[in-house]
Amino acid sequence: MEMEIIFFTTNKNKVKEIKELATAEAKEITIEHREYDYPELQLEEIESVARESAKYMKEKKAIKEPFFLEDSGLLIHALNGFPGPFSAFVFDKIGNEGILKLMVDKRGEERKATFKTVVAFCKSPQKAPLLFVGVAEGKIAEMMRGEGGFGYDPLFEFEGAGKTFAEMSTEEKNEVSHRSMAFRELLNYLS
Ligand code: ITT
Repeated sequence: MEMEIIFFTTNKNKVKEIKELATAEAKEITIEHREYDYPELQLEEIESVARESAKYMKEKKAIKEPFFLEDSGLLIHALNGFPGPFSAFVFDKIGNEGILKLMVDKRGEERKATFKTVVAFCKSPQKAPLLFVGVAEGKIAEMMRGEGGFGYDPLFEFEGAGKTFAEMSTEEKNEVSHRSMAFRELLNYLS
């Protein structure tokens, strides 16, 4: 079934990844990017941020067409899941250098981290947002590596790959990333 879905985000890198994935794996779905900066609530969980943001778009902005948005975060195990839902704020304030400093005394298993994306999809104004979660497991590299990707990608070494996300092409990252897993869950639901 042919379908057009709006993707609300201010992050062009997310759009690139999702559009490439949809082109490769779901030709019947057209993604229309709209750059709308909804107020991101500081909630304790990535799920709640995604759900409340979608409700805001549906109720306050009266979006009637099918749309989704997503909230993502990096959860460092030894830091009790920090920066998690505060990933955007923390990236702006201390960046990857700051994260490396927080991790100086952490070795081996202590560097484990999870990348998580929660996609919130609204089919119609009457329906509550549906959530689709994707995770990728890995560890925080000893230093930044790679020129690709964005955000925390130079620091996130994907489990077993020996490569950071920034050392992968968009295609390679899309095979395994948190975002691609969450988006595939949405595609499964739609088909
Ligand atoms: P929108 O909320 O407008 O979609 P954003 O960039 O603010 O865009 P998030 O709050 O979801 O998006 O992102 C939290 C932070 O995590 C932000 O600094 C991103 O750069 C970073 N991030 C998200 N996904 C990432 C990925 O796949 N690889 C590396 N960093 C990522």
